[in-house]
Amino acid sequence: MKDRENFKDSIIKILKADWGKGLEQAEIHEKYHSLSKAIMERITDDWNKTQQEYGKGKQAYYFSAEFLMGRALGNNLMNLGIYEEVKEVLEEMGMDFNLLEEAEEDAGLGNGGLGRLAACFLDSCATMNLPVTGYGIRYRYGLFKQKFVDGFQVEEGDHWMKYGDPWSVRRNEDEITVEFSDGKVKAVPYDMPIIGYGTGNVNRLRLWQAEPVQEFDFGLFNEQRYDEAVKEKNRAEDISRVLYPNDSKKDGKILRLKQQYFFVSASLQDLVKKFKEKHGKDFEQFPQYHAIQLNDTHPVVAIPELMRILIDQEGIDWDRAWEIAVHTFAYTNHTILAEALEQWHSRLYKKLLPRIYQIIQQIDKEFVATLKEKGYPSSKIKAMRILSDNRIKMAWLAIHGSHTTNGVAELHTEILKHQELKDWYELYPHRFQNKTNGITPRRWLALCNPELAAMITELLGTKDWITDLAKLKELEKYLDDKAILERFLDIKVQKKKQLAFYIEKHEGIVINPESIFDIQIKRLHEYKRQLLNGFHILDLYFRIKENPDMDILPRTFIFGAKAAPGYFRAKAIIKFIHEIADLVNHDPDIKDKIKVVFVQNYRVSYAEKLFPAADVSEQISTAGKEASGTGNMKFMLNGTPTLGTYDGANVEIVEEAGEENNFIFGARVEELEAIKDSYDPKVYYEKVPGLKRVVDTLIDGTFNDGGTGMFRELYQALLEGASWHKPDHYFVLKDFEEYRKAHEKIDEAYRDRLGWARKCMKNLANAGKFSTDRTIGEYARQIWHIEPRKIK
Ligand code: HBZ
Repeated sequence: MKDRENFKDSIIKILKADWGKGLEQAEIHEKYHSLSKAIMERITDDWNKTQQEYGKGKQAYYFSAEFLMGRALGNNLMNLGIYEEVKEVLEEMGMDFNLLEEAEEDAGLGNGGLGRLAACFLDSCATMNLPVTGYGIRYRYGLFKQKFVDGFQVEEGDHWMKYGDPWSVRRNEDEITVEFSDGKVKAVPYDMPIIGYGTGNVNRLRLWQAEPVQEFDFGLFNEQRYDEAVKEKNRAEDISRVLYPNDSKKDGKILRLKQQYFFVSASLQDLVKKFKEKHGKDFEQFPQYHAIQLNDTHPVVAIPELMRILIDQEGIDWDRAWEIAVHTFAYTNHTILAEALEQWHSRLYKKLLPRIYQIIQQIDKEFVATLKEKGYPSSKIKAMRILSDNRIKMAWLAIHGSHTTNGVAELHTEILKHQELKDWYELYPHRFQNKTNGITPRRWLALCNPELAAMITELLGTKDWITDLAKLKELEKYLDDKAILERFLDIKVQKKKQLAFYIEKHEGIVINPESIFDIQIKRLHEYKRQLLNGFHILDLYFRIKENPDMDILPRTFIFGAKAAPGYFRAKAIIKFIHEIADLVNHDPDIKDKIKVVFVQNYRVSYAEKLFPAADVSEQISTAGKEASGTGNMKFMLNGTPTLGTYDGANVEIVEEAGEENNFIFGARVEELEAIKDSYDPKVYYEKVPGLKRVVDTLIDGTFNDGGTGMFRELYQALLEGASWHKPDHYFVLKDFEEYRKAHEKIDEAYRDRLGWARKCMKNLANAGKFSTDRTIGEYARQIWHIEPRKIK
């Protein structure tokens, strides 16, 4: 940075112009805002240049209802290569950079893995100079903020842009009108820069905000019908008001459908408009210039919407329009949970989007004809129809209307091909691909763990690993270097102390940095089995009570998780873990051998503090249920062994780092498949020592669920099942004993300090595969067919 003084001046100027204050009077968020704006000013030229350059050839578009961006400031400074310098400049100006960073609200425009994956993808695309734009929704309220009151989850609105949004630029000139049967709304784009690491390229995330076509109805106003005057405004703004907080259950609400069509229609209209400006009406060429990735089924209405635009507005015939659509779209599947597969009631589509519904009917009709021609039996045709039982099967529409369908980890893709989507794989074998997920090493190592990053850079003699993560493999040289292993352990302790300090401040709980930090952070869901973790902690507690001299290493069990507000059982599990924490943390007999902490409001910025401080990564989902997982990779990249099942990307993590450096347990997919009809959890409940004791705490008065009945309901779900599922359908009781054994192995392994550090380093050195740079390289070459275009 050659122009430090200029930079200071521009911060001061912005502070004056936007807030009317000098440095001395300014609030912390005003300083944060001015600094951010000053950065925006600096990147504007490169941003425009990049978009110019990308306009010359084929581009890819990532359509996603969610982008879980987290904070921008620190990441942008790092990617620009001015982190340290700006920190110095600010200190010269008497500002505490740490406080400024913490003043930024997370942009929490996503639920979990799917939304965060989209954010990591954008970072990799920009870093690799790939012409990719994100398209989504600018929710006014992101994922709810979580508090605990008496151990119960309480939700609050997340007004993340309350103090403004310095990282977005409103583009009035690109506004679009979206039509529903009940009226029109305006879609106004807000563009966020996606700053690549170590390149001048700046990519774009375009988020649409819904606004009324007519800001204010003066006729009504003059007649003093004030309510009606604002009604229209609210009706429009409702569409982008709030992110739906469900991460695994389809919602089926009309507003959700409006959101989907709103952002998809605006995005496609935007693309078609720009295409016509450049290429006229030669739509045959559309797929040569556009690859559109559909992030799950949420944006799949794009397929009939593109058909509508091409046929109704551009006069293309049906067959050619269909060809264009299939060659443009690709679809990513993120789940095999039946309750998550989106299906829309025909009546909702018919009512809200009648023309789109007609098009879907036609797609279905032609599809049925094709299958008949191929000699498919009617039972199979019924199972595969896009429209059946008055429902639109969005996943079927996605596969049929695109050229590629991908799963997100090897195991997941195999399950799709041979079980869940078997019929479809047989019909379209060449359309199926695997794209194992990844994470960006910029945010998830360089930014969140600068201490470890510095050591890696020193050992490798270069920072190249930040954009070429496979280089970490060279760290294997140091696996038996005692001094290096000691340094790794020192850094881990440092990160644990930092986390302990933060937890004390925010949760009011003191934890011991010398203890093993065993961490499970992810959305709360039965299949992720936080309950199994809770049962094990309780078992440990009872065993210490029985045998106070039991020789175990001190442990801190840390949880972070939001439950969907309507997910009763997930909320019960949160309360149950709080009850366990209460019991364990306050029992003097335990002498702090175990501590349990459930951190509040787990989110991207909290995650950045948790991953680097972990000793054990809990990845204990029921085999076959977690499509991939990406948190597992974030732990690995910070040198943390996995305690996990053979599920999702855990399989590939262990393949890379060695089973002997991780703790793998539990039933595998094939076993569960084989026993699923005969499984009786009562057998385990009766026979596994200690298991009955912990399960019974749900009903024997050990704990208090505040009279909600939620603990008894959990108990029944485990032992009796419910109307919609068999007893213990996530096999918690079945895997309990092996899980406990795996924990014992950890206790043993951890005692050998250097042996433990070696396992950590082995994981770190073999994390290269899990960079989104690798993932995105595969999407670019094998699905999108796009090339890097670096600006000069
Ligand atoms: O996508 C997750 C998978 O559970 C996880 O295994 C995978 O690693 C990750 C990225 O591929 N899925 C989600 O996070 N899904 C959602 O958040 C979701 C959001 C809205 C919905 C349904 C699911 O309507």
